[in-house]
Amino acid sequence: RHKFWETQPVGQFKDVGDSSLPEGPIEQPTPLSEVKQEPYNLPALYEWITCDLATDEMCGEVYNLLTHNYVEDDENMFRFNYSKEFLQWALRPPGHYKSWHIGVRVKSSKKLVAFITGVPARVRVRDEVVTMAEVNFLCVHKKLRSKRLAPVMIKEVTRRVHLENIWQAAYTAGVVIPTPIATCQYWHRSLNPKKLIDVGFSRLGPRMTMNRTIRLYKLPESPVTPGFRKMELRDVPAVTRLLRGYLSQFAVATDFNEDDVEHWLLPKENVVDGYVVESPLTHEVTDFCSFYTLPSSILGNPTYSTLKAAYSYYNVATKTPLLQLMNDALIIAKSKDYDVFNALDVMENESFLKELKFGPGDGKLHYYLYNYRLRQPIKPSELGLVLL
Ligand code: YNC
Ligand code: MG
Repeated sequence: RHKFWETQPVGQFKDVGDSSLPEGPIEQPTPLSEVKQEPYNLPALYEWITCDLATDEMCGEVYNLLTHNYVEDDENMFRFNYSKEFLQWALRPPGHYKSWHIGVRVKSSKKLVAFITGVPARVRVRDEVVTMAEVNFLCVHKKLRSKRLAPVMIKEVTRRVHLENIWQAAYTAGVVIPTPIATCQYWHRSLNPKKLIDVGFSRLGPRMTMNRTIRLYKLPESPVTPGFRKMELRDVPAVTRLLRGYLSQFAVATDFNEDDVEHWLLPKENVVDGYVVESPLTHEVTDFCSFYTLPSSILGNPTYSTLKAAYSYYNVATKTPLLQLMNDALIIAKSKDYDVFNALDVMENESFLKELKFGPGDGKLHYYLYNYRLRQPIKPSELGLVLL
């Protein structure tokens, strides 16, 4: 049934729950000299390129491919529209490898028709911190679908990850392949209900009028928590301590150091937002919340072309109730003109979703590990990992 995935070192469906198999790496590393030194073969009309995302030109080509060919919802009403600034942030973290930003072009026209990326990350699985590749942005041009190009893209990124002596990966997808370590759900909190209804993102509830709906989702003008402010560079050590302490409770979680926190959580306009609560009395940083910005193109609507969405990222509450902290995040997002605030049911998010008027989305997000077996899938609430 999965001609490609059945050949890969991933948990296979037939092995789920088999407690005679150990947890951990499925295959052992091989000496680097035994890693294939040449790229995999592509159909003759195409060639591999390594994308230099530091250049505006290359970044623009990738942006155009993804804008027209990347992930859509099941009804093909919306398509992710990652910005160029976001792509540079997502793909150039500390220690990134340029060789893991892989494109495929048509030889004759030089047109970019496929893409896949990895970035290095430390992911803790139970007690073990494993250096992995986080693989993302797999995209094949709509006109080249179902030609088995995706397996070649995946094998090539795997080869280039192996060349850096890294043997595991983490990734998420909307499709089910062998074998999810967790299956999560997106929840959506309307900030601009009128627009969301107009574009078909949401529907007017039964016995609801537009005015009642607008009132239902109304939020205060500004955050309510005393000491709530934008995160600054000087907060990096405190935020790192908070995050490390918080994430230690989850079965699978990111292992952040200060350099990672500076890159991934320090606010970057229209890319990532981070806020702290600094105690007005002690000036101690006690809480932290963050979201990233990922608009979607609205396909075929005469009035609106983009949906401005915020996605909950990492949040840590030690003094402020998590519910209040996230309500403040909603208030900030609303004040910055986002239309919707999305969150997965990972970490402790279930504790605030219903109360803060998030509604469940359709479609699931599956989490995967490459070459690392878990005996059983874990619950979303055991995941402390958010991929972009
Ligand atoms: C997917 N999303 O099952 P089997 S998520 C992984 N992730 O293989 P073809 C996928 N595998 O089942 P198409 C996948 N989607 O026969 C499909 N597959 O074993 C598998 N969409 O290939 C599929 N982006 O080329 C099947 O399919 C085989 O032309 C079929 O191309 C697929 O970034 C795709 O949703 C997704 O652009 C490129 O549909 C195309 O349809 C497309 O005939 C819109 O492929 C955009 C989209 C996916 C977003 C993402 C995470 C990707 C993870 C990839 C796996 C990484 C493994 C770790 C590598 C490093 C290892 C180390 C160390
Ligand atoms: Mg294909």
